[in-house]
Amino acid sequence: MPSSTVRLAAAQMGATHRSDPRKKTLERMLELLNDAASQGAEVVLFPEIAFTTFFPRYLIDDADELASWFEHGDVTTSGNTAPLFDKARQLGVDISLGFAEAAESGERFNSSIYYHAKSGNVLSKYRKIHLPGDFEPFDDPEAVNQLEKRYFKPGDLGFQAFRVPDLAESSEPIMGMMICNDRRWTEAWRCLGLQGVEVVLCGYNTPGFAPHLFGSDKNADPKQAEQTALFHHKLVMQHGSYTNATFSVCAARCGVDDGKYSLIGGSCIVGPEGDILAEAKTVEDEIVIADCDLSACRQGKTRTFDFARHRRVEHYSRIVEQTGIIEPPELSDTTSHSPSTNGSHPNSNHQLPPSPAATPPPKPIRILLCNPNATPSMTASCLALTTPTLPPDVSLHAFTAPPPAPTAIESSTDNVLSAAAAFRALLPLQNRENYSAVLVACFSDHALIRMLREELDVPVIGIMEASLFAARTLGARFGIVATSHRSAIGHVDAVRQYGMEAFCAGIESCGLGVLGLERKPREEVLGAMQDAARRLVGRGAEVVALGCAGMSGVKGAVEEAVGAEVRVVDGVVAGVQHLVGVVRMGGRTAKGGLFASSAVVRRARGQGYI
Ligand code: CDT
Repeated sequence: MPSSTVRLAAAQMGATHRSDPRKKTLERMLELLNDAASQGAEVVLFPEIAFTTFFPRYLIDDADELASWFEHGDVTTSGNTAPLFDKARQLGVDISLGFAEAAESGERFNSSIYYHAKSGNVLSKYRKIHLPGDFEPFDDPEAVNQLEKRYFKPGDLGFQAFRVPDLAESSEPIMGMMICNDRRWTEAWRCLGLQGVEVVLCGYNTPGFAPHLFGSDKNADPKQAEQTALFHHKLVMQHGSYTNATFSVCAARCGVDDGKYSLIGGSCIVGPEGDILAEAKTVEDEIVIADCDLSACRQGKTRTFDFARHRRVEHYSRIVEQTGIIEPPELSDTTSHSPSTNGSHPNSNHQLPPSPAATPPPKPIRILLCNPNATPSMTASCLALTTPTLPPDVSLHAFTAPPPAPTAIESSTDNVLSAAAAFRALLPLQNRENYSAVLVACFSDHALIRMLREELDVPVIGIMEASLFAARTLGARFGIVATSHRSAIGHVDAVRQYGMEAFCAGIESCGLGVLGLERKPREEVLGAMQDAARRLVGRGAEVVALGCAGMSGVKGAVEEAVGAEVRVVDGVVAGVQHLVGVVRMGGRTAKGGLFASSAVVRRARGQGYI
C-alpha cells in the first residue's frame, strides 16, 4: 500500500544578534539543513525573518540601514541567500522560510515561501497578514518594541493552500503557511482548514518577556512570563491543528538576542488530534523532526470537523463584517449610569471609575453599509478601506444584495431590480439588527435610498448625495469621475435632482464599467481615473468626487494626479462620517411628508407589502 507519511522538520534557530554578519547566520542555516537531511527530512521549515535578527524590535530611521535588513530581488538567487536554495536542490529537500521582503513595487512585507527542491520552483509565497505591535515605539526606553506596523504592509496574498508534489506516495499533500502572530488567529487557521490543509507551516519570533507588548504585568517574574508565552504558543498550535484536523510544524527564532531580548523556543510538530509529536529541548539551533502520516487527518476532517456537514455559516457573518467588539446593549440606562453597577454587571465590561460625575459611555453606533449590487468582493473592499477611518465607538456592517440583484448597477433597469432585491432582504435584517443608520453604496440617486427612508426612521443616505455634501463643504466647484458614459449622463440628472447643478464643474467618464474597475489591470484603471480627474480640474473642479463605490481604493492615485490644491472625496468614507454626525445629533428621518411609510397605504389597499 502506498505510504502517505512525510518526514517533516523544524529548523529552530537560537540567538541571532544585531551585529551578526549575514554570512554567519546563513552558515548556521546550511548546517541545520544538512543535519535535517541526514536524518531523512523531506521538508525543513526555518523561522520567521530567518536570515537576520528580528530587526522590527529596533527603531531604525536610517533608510539605508533599514533596506539592509530586507531581501531584494529573487530570494532564491540573490547573493545573500542563494546558497541555502542551492543546498536544498543538491540535497533534494524542500525548504520553507521567512524573510523580510522588499518587493519590486517598493512595498515591504514580512513574507515566507515554500521552495520545491526537485524542480527549483517557489511553489507558494505568503505575506504575513496579522502584523502585531505598533507603528511608534513605546515611551519607556526599557520596553521591547515590535514595530512591524512601521516596517511592513499587511500581506496581500491571503491564506492560500497549495499542493506539494514528490512527497507522500499516495497524494500531493496540501500545505499552507502562516507567520508567527497569525497562529494566534483562529480565522487564519480556518481559511487554510477550509482548503483541506494537511500541513501548516509557521515560523515565529516570540518575546519571552515583553510586558508592554502583551499588556501584562511589568513586575512579573521574567521566567514565569516566558512559561506563559510558551503555554500560549503551544495552546494555539495545538488548538489550530485539532480544530482543522491538520499537522502543523512551527520553527522558533529563540534564545537571547543582543544579550537582552529573550525569545521563546518551543519549536514543535503537532498532529491533527492536537498532540505534540516532537518538540525542541533547547533554545539553540536544533532540528525537531517527526514522521507525519497524512492519512491521520482524515478522522477529524470526516467526522468531528466535517465542515460541509456541520458548519453554520449563516450565523458567522460577524466574523467577516466586524473587526472590533460590539457589546450587547446595556440592560437599562439606569444600571449603566449607576456608579454602583459600573463595570460589575455581568453583561458589562466597562471598567469606569465609580464616580458620581462619570458620564455614560456613548452608545455604539452601528452603520449598515449596503451594497445594492450582488458583487460581494466590492462590498468587502469598501468595508476594508473604510474600517480604518472609523471612530472607536462606530462599527460598520456589510450587506450585499442577494440575487436576483444585478452584479453591477449601470442602468435604470439595474437600479430598480437591485433596489427591489436589496429592499426585500434589508427590511427583515434591520428588524433584527436595528442598525443606527444605513449607507447605500451606489453612486447614484438610487431608488433604494428613498424606499428605505420611507420604511425606516434611522438616517439613510447614498454615497453620491454624501459626496456632494462633502464636496460642497470643501470647495466651491466639484467634478465627478464617472464609470461609463451612460453613468455620466445619469449623474448630470442626479446632480440636478440633488440641487447641486450650479456648483458642478463637470462630470467625466473614465470609460470603464463598474466591474472593469475590479477586473481590469490596476495600471489601466489608475491611468483612466487620473486622466478623467485631470480633465475635471481643467474644467474648474476644486474637489473631485469618485463616482462609484468601486473607486474607493484609487483615492491616493487620483490625489497624486490632481495635485495638492485639489481635494478628492470617496463617497463611502464621506457617507459613513456624515451618518455618524447625524446619528450623534439624534437625527431621525422625518415622517410627515415624502418619507412617510408607504406600508400603511399599501395595507389599506389590501396589498401584501413586499
Ligand atoms: N513576530 C511576531 O509576530 N511576534 C508576536 C509577538 C507578540 S505581539 C503581542 C507573536 O505573536 O508571537
